[in-house]
Amino acid sequence: ATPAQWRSRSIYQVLTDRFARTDGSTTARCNTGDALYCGGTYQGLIKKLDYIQNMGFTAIWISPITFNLEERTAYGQAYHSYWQQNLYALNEHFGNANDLKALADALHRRGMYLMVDVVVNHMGWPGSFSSVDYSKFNPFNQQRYFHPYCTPDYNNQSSVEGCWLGDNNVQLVDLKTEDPTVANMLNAWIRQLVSNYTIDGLRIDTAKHVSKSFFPAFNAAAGIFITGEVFDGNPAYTCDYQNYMDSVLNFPIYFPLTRAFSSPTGSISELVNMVNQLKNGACKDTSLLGTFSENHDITRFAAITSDMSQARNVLAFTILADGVPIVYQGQEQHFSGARDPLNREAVWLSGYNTNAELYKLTAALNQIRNLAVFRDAGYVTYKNWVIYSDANTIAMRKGFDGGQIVTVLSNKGTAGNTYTLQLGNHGFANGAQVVDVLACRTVTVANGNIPVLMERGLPRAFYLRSGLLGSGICGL
Ligand code: ABC
Ligand code: CA
Repeated sequence: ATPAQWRSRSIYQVLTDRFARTDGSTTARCNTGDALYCGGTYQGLIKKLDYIQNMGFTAIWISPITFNLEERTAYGQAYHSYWQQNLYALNEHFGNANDLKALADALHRRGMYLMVDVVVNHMGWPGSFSSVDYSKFNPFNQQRYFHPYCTPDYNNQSSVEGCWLGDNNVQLVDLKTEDPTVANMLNAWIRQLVSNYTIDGLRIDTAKHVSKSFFPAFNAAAGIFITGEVFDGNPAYTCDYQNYMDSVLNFPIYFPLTRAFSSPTGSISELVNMVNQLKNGACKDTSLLGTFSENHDITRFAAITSDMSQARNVLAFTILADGVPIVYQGQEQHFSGARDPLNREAVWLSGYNTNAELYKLTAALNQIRNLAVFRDAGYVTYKNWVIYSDANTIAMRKGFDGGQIVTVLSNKGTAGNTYTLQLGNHGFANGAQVVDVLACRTVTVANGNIPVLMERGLPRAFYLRSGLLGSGICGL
């Protein structure tokens, strides 16, 4: 699928080993601290697609699919699948080629997209840099395909690109992606992979460690939407990659976003500034950024604050601001794992609870976004506009007149006081009836304002009542 087709999608990030098992178990042990395979599979995932689709997601992103080192290392096993050794074989812990094709088919039958995580930066080796046996890698079976060993200096971009990640427990042996032979081999591989498994999009691992000039041809060879992992909060640094590939993950918003909502003293103005910087040109096209608030590398939001209202607000921003929303599995269950490997909890241990508060909220948020896109395709390219902010509140408008969603967020938490915020600049006419779809409460615009009931720090999302008719949202 193309970037234009991905714009209106909403992505659920699946860590394949930790989402669902073939046996459908909700009790199988999975001790995150052990960092061992827990038994998640493509067949298990196929059986649980309702759980994902009923939250309103229209795409999933799965772990890398290629064959990984099998050894047990000081960091455990390659259950995350980022330690690949053979590009032309699969990580069969997740299933075989038929299982993966069955997953792609099952998604496509539902009208959903498949995004696959791919690693072009390195191959994995379970030991020291001097012990690497290059003949174990396929197709890069000789040392000449790789950079000589060095450790990255994060203040020097050529070192960030050309040195090795990892350490002597697991080395991430660094491919010479700027070498035309290596680049051509990777381009041939991705062309075939995309076609074999009818993949719709790619997430590019460790993109900031790969020469930028590698990406345009790789993106073209893939022939589908790609989004790069440039793990860096600086918009100037990260957005530049959008000149070389379709999209990047929205790390610039991630940091101020989670800081803003993690306590009543979190800085709203820092978040407002970043929204404005990104849309005013720091990034080439904010509507294609992958916007997230959790992933498998970073501390889960609930490990920073256990407050449910703050979690609701961060999720509402993630889904209703600019970009393609990405929700990491378990966020909807308010999982609270801190850093890797503790943030990789098995979802089955939640019993796939569809009554969980954040599960229902995610569904409501995706539903209103999907409806807004359905009513007006221009919704996704309308740049989210901050219409009001104060020390604890940010209000945003996204969408053209009559099709806009007006989102009001607070960082006050569940202890937040009750008051009415008179909100202007929303674009609705006087007398218009608008519904806060997160509370299913209708209010009438008067004197140019939406009277926004603020209580317990809850988020609000307003849409024209007439636009909801026939949608089933809030029973309308
Ligand atoms: C293993 C163990 C861990 C152990 C670690 C040393 O080794 O499991 O317990 O702590 C895979 C596995 C990991 C595994 C690694 C290494 O391989 O999933 O479990 O860790 O063996 C991607 C993937 C990630 C994957 C890999 C490798 C890369 O999403 O899951 O890890 O294929 C860097 C990379 C980034 C990478 C990330 C984990 O590390 O750039 O691609 N993710 C700074 C740096 C970033 C750096 C980040 C985290 O720290 O600039 O480059 O990411 O280390 C902001 C700044 C940022 C800054 C942050 C912290 O602060 O703007 O620049 O990021 O303000
Ligand atoms: Ca590299």
